[in-house]
Amino acid sequence: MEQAGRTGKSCSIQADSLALQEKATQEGLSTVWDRFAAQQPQCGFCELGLSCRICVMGPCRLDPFGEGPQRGVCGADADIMVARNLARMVAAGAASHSDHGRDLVETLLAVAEGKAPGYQLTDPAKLDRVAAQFGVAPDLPVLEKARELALAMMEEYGIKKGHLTFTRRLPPARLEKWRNLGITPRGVDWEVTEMLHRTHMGVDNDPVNLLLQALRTALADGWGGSMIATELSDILFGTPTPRASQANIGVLKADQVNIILHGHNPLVSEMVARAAQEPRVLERARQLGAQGLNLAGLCCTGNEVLMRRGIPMAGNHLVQELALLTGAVEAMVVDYQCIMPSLGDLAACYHTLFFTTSPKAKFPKATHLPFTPETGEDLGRRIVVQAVENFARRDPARVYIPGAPVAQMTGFSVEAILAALGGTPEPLLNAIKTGQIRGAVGVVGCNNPRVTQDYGHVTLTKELIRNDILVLDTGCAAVAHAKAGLKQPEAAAQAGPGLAAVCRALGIPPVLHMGSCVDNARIIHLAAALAQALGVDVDQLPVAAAAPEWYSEKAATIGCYAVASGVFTVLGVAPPVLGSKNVTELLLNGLTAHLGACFAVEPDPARAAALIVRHIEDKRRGLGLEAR
Ligand code: SF4
Ligand code: MSK
Repeated sequence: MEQAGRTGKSCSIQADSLALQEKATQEGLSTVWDRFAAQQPQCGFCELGLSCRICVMGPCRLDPFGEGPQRGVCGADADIMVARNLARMVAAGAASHSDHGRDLVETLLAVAEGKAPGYQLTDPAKLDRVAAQFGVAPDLPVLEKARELALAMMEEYGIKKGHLTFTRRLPPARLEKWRNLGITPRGVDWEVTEMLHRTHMGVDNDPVNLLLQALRTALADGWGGSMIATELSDILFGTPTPRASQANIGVLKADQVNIILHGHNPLVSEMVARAAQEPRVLERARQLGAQGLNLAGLCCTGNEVLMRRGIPMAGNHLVQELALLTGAVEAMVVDYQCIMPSLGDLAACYHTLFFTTSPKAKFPKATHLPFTPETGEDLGRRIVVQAVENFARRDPARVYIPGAPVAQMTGFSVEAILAALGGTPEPLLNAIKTGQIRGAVGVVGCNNPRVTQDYGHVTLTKELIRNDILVLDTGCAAVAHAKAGLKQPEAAAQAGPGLAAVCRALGIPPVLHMGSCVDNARIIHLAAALAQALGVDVDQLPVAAAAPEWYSEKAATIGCYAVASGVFTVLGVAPPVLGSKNVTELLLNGLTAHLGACFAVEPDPARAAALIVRHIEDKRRGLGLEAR
């Protein structure tokens, strides 16, 4: 089934997606799957990484069969071209998540200076902990402490002396490996800028040197921009705790005003969520014939408000267009990242208002209401008021909401996981040591129409939990798992006997939701904490990561920081590197000698599970633990 996902039932394993794709066909509307089919065959040079348009002496492409050109106009060979292309992907991914983090730093500063009405320091205890890590004086008044932390974090983006502060969370042995390779991340913007500089024509033409800087750029995201985004979102909006919610397109309600929150950053969606609770808004909705006001999430903005507020999840990446096809959405509110440019057209086919809220991300046929920390609260209200009024324009004859909501448990921040275990990592480590839990795997990342939607995530994860491996998830993978019912405590029945017993004792599911894509920082933070507690490096742990259906540059960056942090990472979709044997060999094998981890590419999720199980048992053996 892998590498299918083009037409008919091979689009998705989800009944709600298939039903709405069918509605699109009946209404003559195109979606991602139709456009993917129209793009076939896609460019083989680009798939191999053997095309380059970095400068206008090109574009250039190299012949993978050795018959045509083997060098671009500038003289770049396959190794240089592939390494440069991958490095630029990683830089773009790091820039995206880290720029998201910057918006939170700016908002924290505005809160501290009293310029962000409606925003507050929801978790002051976490502010204390993080501020202490940044060397902020512990006895400062709370707003001053927040201000100092914001200013210290701004420095993390610039030309900082030394290295990024959060890297201190790692075992010394990991930092030593980075020092030896020269990949200790410095400022976040520094690494991204240097990566773009080095991939300009005529700068860095050593593929290994390029790839090392790509790893350093990725680390600046994972242990810099993304981690800042996660920690500040917790400080501003609350550190997630376990809570019940639902997933599926069926979370939309035919008799209510539906507002969808889509994108990646919680800054606007939190204000929308708050405004939606105001009694006068609910009153107005009732006057217009609605039974209430219903918020639902999509992609990672959805994950953010799901983790902290339990707002249900309508779907993941490939559902964003389908949600509009229900005809039941009064407003879709987006910030940035992973938002298809097609949404404005689709919204216009219905009564749906399509609100863009970031000055960085404007879209065709959208109503643009730009966010600033100063106006965010008011913006949330304006959006809700307009959405409610729009209920009157809904055409009930066009409403179709297939499927029923599926229950899920969410909210597993690192703090929540440790709290569930009694406050320390010891119980989890003991369960790993005794073999009840064999290890842990982060199953993360996107959907991609190259893969039958959610097939990769769900097949891999079912196989892992069956083998007593705890799964931690984020992003679009988390939605796939929720829809498959894997994030309910009852899913312990699908786990192996050891994992099932632990889940039943704690009342938790075998698949723990750790948040949005920037929250992959939570997963590497937890891995670092486990390694520290065991007195080993991260690469010695029985852990792994997988991105079975990734599509995004951000996912390439996440994969690179996972590997550079010591986590073996299996990709379900091959990155565009196969045109260079040397680059491919380095990523799949060569990195292990220096970092203790590397990538694997395995499109078949059952085989990917087998690879991971073998890896985890090997790591157990390495630690002197019982192994199968
Ligand atoms: Fe061609 Fe080199 Fe320019 Fe790339 S940088 S487009 S390979 S000339
Ligand atoms: S939203 S990066 S499609 S996981 Fe984070 Fe989903 Fe991938 Fe975007």
